[in-house]
Amino acid sequence: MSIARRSTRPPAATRSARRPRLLIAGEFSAGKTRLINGLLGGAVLPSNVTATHLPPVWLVGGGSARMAVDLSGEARAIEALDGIDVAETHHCVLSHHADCLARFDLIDTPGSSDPNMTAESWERMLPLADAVVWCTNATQAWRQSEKAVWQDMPEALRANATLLVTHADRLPDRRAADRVLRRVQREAGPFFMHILLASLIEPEDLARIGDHLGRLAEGLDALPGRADRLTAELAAQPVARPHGSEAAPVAPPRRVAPAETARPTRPVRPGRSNVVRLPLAPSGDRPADLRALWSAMIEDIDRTDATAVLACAERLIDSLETGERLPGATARPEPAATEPRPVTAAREEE
Ligand SMILES: Nc1nc2c(ncn2[C@@H]2O[C@H](COP(=O)(O)OP(=O)(O)OP(=O)(O)O)[C@@H](O)[C@H]2O)c(=O)[nH]1
Ligand SMILES: [Mg+2]
Repeated sequence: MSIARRSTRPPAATRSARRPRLLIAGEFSAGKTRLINGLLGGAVLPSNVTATHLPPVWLVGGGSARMAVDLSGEARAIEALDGIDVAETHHCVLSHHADCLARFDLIDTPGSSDPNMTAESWERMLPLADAVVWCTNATQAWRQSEKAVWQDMPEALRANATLLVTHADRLPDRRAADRVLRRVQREAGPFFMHILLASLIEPEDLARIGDHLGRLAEGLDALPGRADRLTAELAAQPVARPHGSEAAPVAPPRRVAPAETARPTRPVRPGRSNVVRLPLAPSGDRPADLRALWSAMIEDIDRTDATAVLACAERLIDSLETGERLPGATARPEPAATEPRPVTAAREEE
């Protein structure tokens, strides 16, 4: 996105009475909380190897207040998230000074597949969301159970949905990463506008995800509903940098009006998801062979037919991975060079 284009748009906050709300969801241990902590730049929320038992947490820009809203809508200040009664708490609200929260709110949710949490405990936040980021672990990406959950997702929320394939660093090499992406694109592509592969332990990947979410939030033109009173109050509190661990201000319990629901208006475009594809590295002395092979492959293809050209590219990639000889090839392509860590690189979003 060019600077010129960006400067013609007013920031989201001035276009709407509230900030866009991005809901982070997925099965347990998929990396939802790690993603949020990465975007915030610190361990703001507890993130564990085992399932974390917390109610949904709504993060807004601002100072460093912490509130819990119970099932009847009563809000009270809390010192920490530890010890929160999950059964009695509808959600918590935390304010934090991270830059990204000036552009959008983030809502962390319990794992959809966590046997100790009801599905309702995360689904209750869906009506508040403007867009969903669904996290899935690359080592077992997009399981049937996830597909089943996603098929019940409100139609409106699919419009701007992002599938974030996490744990890219756990895949053995670039070929494995590319294979995962292709399968995910094939099986989940119709449900998502964007698909990203990332390692949430890599700052570069987190920065790219942050950029992506910033653009996504900026693209949500009309945000239905007004600001939620509690989150708006917290967001308005003075920012205390960098004392993120300050004790929360004590406030008497009070009832808060339920937040108005959000409903993105853009239509779903099945099969149009943008994929972050790993660049293949045809290294060494093979570019000339590859070019000849590519030329032979697309000789009879209508180059204005994007689907046909993409199918050709897929075949070429497959042949590089497997070493299979393709018709028209003068040389047998070697499998693509592998690298120690497969990470997102090229963004094909713009
Ligand atoms: N190596 C690696 N570890 C990750 C990645 N993403 C998350 N983790 C780790 O995986 C574990 C689970 O991550 P969480 O962020 O707590 O997962 P979650 O989806 O919030 O889990 P629940 O809240 O229990 O549903 C933690 O130990 C994270 O540090 C990743 O991309 N790479
Ligand atoms: Mg979590």
